[in-house]
Amino acid sequence: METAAAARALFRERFGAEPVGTWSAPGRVNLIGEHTDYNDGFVLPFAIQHRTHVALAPRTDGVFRVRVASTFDDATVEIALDQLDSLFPTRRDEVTEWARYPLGVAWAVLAASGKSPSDVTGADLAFASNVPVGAGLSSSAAIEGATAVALAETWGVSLDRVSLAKAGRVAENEAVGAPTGIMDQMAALLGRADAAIFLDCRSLETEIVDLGFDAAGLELLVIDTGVKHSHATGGYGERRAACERGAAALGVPALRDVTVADLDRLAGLVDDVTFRRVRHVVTENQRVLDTVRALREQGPTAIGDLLVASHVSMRDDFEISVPELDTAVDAALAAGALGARMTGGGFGGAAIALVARDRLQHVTDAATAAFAASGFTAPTIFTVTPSDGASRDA
Ligand code: GAF
Repeated sequence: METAAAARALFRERFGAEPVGTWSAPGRVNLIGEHTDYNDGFVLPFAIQHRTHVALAPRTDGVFRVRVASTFDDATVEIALDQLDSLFPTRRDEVTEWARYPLGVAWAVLAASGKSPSDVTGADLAFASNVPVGAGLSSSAAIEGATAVALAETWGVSLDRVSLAKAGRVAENEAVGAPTGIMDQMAALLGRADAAIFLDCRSLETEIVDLGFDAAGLELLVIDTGVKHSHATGGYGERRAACERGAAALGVPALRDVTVADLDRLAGLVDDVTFRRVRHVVTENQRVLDTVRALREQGPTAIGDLLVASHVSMRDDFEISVPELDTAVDAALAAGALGARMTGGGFGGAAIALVARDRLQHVTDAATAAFAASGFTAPTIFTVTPSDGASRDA
């Protein structure tokens, strides 16, 4: 069943009524710029064709409650809107994990709009998604983006797309407890077909950068390793803390304020591990700028080496790759990909490879064979298309 239809079917099954509409938001691939967003730096993600759809109807019983159901699990969660303030962030563990995303967005959109719970109607929401979960393609921002546009329209809230992205990040940070930046929510809300979003994470200004993969005869391949990761636990927060330590030791507000030319001078000021974490972020910011320039001046065939350098930096300096990701990247490059790198927060998830259309099968076969030779579970491999951001479905 088509995903929007699946959301509508779930709505009818759980709530015994018809939704008034469906809204949706995409997952994303980050082309380059990893762990730079929470350092006030630059990123270049694009929205993909995989989407999360939400079917919604305002409640007509005068009860200011939001009720959410999804195909992720069997739970239907119901809570009064005026209880959200006491649920987040301290009592978030009381609701099942996936429900923290939409409930957190409801909470954050209300706060951002300045409305009180009694100003708005309650709502029932049912979710269905074809964004792979745990693959580093930001299934979480897809839920957040779909919820944000659906509730904003239903509640008559006049928040712009950047404000809705900020509400999504608040949900992620406070309601879910993942200390992420804002890249994924911005991609889900602002994505454009055939283009990437060049985002300055300090000013939140964006520029659309044409990708032109199709015209250049290129495909962007995702190699999902199947190694699951979570940003609410473990290494992601530790890396973020290291960046903050580095910025503090260097006396700058954020690593955005350190340039590649500064690095030699800084080597003696911090320990080796912190220095390498800093070096990744500083050089990655420069690679984003270089990639944007290369795309604009030469087109997508010119960015391969930058993608590879980004992967090497994440593998060796930031240390967030895993053997499966390295295998995917190495196999893709050996089979003729123009460039390849892990994408997303790391510690699992997916790699991307930029591949000439006529090499697609060869690269796919090579990655599959390399996984088998290493005794890894077979990867899931598919192409992605740069796509539009969140919207009401037609
Ligand atoms: C995850 C986070 F959610 C983003 O904010 C970003 O930090 C990314 O990891 C790493 O670039 O997707």
